[in-house]
Amino acid sequence: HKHSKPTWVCPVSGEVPENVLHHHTHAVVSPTQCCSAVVRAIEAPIDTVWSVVRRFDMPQAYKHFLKSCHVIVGDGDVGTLREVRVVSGLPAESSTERLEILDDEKHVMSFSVVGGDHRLHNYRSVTTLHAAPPPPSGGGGTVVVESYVVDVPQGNTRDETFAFVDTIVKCNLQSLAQIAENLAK
Ligand code: A9S
Repeated sequence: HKHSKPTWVCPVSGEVPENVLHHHTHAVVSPTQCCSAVVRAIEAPIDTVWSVVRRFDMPQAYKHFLKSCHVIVGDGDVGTLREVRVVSGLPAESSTERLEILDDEKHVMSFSVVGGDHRLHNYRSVTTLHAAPPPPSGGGGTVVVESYVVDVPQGNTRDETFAFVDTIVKCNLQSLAQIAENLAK
């Protein structure tokens, strides 16, 4: 059994500004972990998108795989713990999650999974928002980058894990886009 040094993986280098790149650079400490990222453009101002993302007590507002959330301890600052309950049909019942980063200036939010009844052990994600350049050079709006690291569940391959988690994250960002774009109208 050999001890591998942590490797630092950034799935989105080149796509995010220098000042937030380190947030998406995850330490992959074992060969049974994997990380990836999803990028999504949203046609709404960054403050509108942020107003939804920053609510650690209300993830079910845009994550449709969650049916409820209850805050165990904390007031929405770093360290706050929540328990979310999952809709039926997924290989999960609940997840206990800790708020790791909430930066209202840089628009960075991160949480980690610390417990629960599911298979995504040691899941941690980082979400950053970036104002897209306004017209005429760009289309305005917001670009969301969400990267994650997670243990590959026993009995699954890395590719299966990517497929599962990327699908969930894409669905979440799709409904985040819908909600923010409606709020912006
Ligand atoms: O909540 C997120 O931002 C992202 C993911 C990948 C959440 C996954 C999940 O909550 C389920 C949707 C219930 C799927 C957890 C922690 C485990 C699952 O199996």
